[in-house]
Amino acid sequence: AADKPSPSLQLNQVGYLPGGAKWAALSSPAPAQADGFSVVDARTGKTVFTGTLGAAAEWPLSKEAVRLADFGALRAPGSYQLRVAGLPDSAPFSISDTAYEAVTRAAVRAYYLNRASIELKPEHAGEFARPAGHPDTVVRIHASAAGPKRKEGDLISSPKGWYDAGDYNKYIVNSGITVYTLLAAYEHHPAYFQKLALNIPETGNGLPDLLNEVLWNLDWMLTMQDPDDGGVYHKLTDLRFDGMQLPHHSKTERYVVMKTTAAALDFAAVMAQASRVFKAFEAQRPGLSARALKAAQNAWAWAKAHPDVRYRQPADVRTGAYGDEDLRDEFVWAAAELFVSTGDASYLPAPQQLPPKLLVPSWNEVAALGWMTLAHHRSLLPDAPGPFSLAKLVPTRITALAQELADDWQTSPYRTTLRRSDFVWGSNAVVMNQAMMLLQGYELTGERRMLDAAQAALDYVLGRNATNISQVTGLGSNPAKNPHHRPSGGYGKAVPGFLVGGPNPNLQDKAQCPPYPSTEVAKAYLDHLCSFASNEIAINWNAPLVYVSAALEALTPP
Ligand code: 9MR
Repeated sequence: AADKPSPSLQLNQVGYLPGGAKWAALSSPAPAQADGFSVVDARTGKTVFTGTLGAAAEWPLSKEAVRLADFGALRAPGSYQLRVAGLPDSAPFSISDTAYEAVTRAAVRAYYLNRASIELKPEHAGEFARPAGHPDTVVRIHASAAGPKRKEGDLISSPKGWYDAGDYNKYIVNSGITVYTLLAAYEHHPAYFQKLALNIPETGNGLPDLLNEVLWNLDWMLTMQDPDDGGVYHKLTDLRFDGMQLPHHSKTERYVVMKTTAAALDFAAVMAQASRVFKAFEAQRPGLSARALKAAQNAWAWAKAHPDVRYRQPADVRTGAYGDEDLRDEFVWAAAELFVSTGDASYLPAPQQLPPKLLVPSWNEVAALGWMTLAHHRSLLPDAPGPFSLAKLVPTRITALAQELADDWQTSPYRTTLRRSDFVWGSNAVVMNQAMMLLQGYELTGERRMLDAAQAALDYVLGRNATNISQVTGLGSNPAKNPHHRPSGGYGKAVPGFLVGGPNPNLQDKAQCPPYPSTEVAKAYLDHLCSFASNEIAINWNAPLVYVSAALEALTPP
């Protein structure tokens, strides 16, 4: 069916920072009389800013002509609406130096609301209170995970952790990038998170709440290591996906499946990082730092002895695979974390072994996570002479990636870093991870356009996108309302604070779902419970949202 485009004002529906870039987009067809735009005070109706819309340009990914509105010069805090003659005013948005606090808070609380093995009490969860689901104290060793000591059918206890996504399973590979990104947000911006209280059960115990929340999953991850050999189970799972119901209704048997090299290395990376971060909190979690380091070293040793065990889904298991065929980047990441946490340079890969180009991170492409860590601890890098000096390579390659992304943003008619090939399952996480890398580049170079391009990415998920829908549940004037998320299905309303997957023209769910309203690349999004390919939520997608929303607030000059 042909799209019937109607003009819409696309903007960050939550708001902007006083010193940050501020862009909105008007999609075609623009009303004939429109050439200018204004920003009006939402309370008094007074015009506080006027500007001219940019020339119309077609964005090939939406097949729409767009005109951009730049109101970056408006810096005064307040509540505003955007006005274009011939269109309804936008809903109110804010300009405030804490514009994204609500985003960060909701996005971290979403993890709390996705916890396994714990009752969510009304005083913390409000209308999303529910009984505990999946105690996971009785978990079977699947045939694929059996070894000489732990045999098929033996029982282990593996409680806590977050549900991965819309499903109720727990996957080490995806926990890896997720926990890393949340701990990195803390490690890079501790002052910001020290004052962010989240009203979760642990609030007030002396640990920053972001770390309290991370511990729920870290404690689970520790149970996934086989104490006999240091290997790490790939996932803890049902044999097939559960129904759309609240978690306490699920009573299916749970299994740990396979030990893989990717699981061992992702686990090693995160545990090495955690040993560093939790060193300062010995009083709150005695022994955790040392235990995490030992766990990391044991997992690393297992991976060195089993360098090529890729995930192969057993015939009786139907849940997510997180299968990765290329494990070189996992080795680089774990090595970087172990090096920084121990100071032992023998972990470091020879620079000649590194791939020539740094890629935006995702669950199966994790080298850049290690490079972020090395960049933040670059004073530790041995400054060997020559072109392969890591001390030089790390900032150079991060900067090159950030420059490439900033170039894409500058030349895109929509002012987005997203290219056609980025519109995959979880495209919203792609744009958030791009923003995270842009922020690394900004910190290394101070190049303002890197900060502005990262801002554009946050704007994108909060509403300045071709769907005109805020891609974070519960945030903005027109948010996604029907995420593919079993708890949301069970409650009959969206659990707030979750970044949905986003536009994905591959439509892997089209057989199960009603037609998408559009199949154009940047509009191939269906706000329907059934849409696992465009509207699921996932822990690894929320993590860079937390990172970017906090870091933009911490880094943007006033
Ligand atoms: O995020 C994953 C995406 O990159 C893959 O293309 C997709 C299909 O394999 O799987 C996604 O991960 C899902 C996981 O396998 C199971 N839990 C839900 C995850 C989000 O859809």
